[in-house]
Amino acid sequence: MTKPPTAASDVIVLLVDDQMIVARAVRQLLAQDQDIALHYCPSPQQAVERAAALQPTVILQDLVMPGIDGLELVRVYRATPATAEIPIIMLSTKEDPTTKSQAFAEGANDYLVKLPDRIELVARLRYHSRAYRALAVLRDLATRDGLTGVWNRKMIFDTLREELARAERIGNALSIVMVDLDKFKNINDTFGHPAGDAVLQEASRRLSACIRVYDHVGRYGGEEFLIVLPSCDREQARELSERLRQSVANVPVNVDGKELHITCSLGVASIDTANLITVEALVHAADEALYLAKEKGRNCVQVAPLPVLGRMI
Ligand code: GH3
Ligand code: MG
Ligand code: MG
Repeated sequence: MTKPPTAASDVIVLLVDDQMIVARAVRQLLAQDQDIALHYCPSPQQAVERAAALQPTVILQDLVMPGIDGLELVRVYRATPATAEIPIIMLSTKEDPTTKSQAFAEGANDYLVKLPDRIELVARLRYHSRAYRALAVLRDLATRDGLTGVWNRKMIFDTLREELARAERIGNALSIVMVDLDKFKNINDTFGHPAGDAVLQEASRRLSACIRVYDHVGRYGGEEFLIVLPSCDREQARELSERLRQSVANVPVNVDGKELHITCSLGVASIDTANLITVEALVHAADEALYLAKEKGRNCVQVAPLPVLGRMI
């Protein structure tokens, strides 16, 4: 029942409906539209998993299915991070306003009565997909650094604020690492600004490659990165920082056939459990440790002392 996506398909639809006959009818309705790829999931039990893996740009969701209520599924899509924002169009034989308002209240974006007119169905699928894609582009622009693709300064700070609050709430450790490329001005002065840009991109790739999936890297300033490490204590952060240092320094960066040797200095600051420290104080402590690393000759890691009663000592 799956119409394979083509390069031109910017509308990726996941139809969830237990009735094969509906899938066949929808497929017929969409047969001429080359920009629409239709995927079909007959099993409501597998719908959320399927949507999370496929990442459709719109879900066409049946309302009445055996075993699971369509509204219950909408609730699960919304509560699952991988599907939380995918537009959902309910597809139903029911036309009563109560059911419709329940669907919207659960987080559905639209409601169509089976079987909809072809023009209306296509228009709505395209409309929701475009809005969803546009939102993703805007979100990237608002949260990612344009040059390196890692989080921008605001996003990494917001993330740190959330992670620090969570660490304190559950009594977990948390560490941050401030990374600053050494003598980076020389790279620009000697090889030019575009070469400097390429080095920044490669350095951020290397830093990102060293960390775990639930860690976060952001560009804090020009040639400075901030890394947030949830559930990572001081010693683990020290070890990781040493690996980060090596991954930047061990292999020269190739820019236009030239091998550029780069190094970085790293400052680590951590909390163990319930230190009740502000984001600003923690970042300041990492900054001080970084400053010390620069003073000690660069290309090294320095670790701040643990805070006591909310103060770094
Ligand atoms: P230190 O070891 O003390 O950190 O020396 P440094 O030269 O790295 O530090 P400094 O702060 O003197 O210089 C940082 C340089 O980074 C200056 C600035 O032009 C450059 N820079 C900042 N942002 C960018 C960028 O986006 N692209 C490029 N190519 N260079 C940048
Ligand atoms: Mg520097
Ligand atoms: Mg700097």
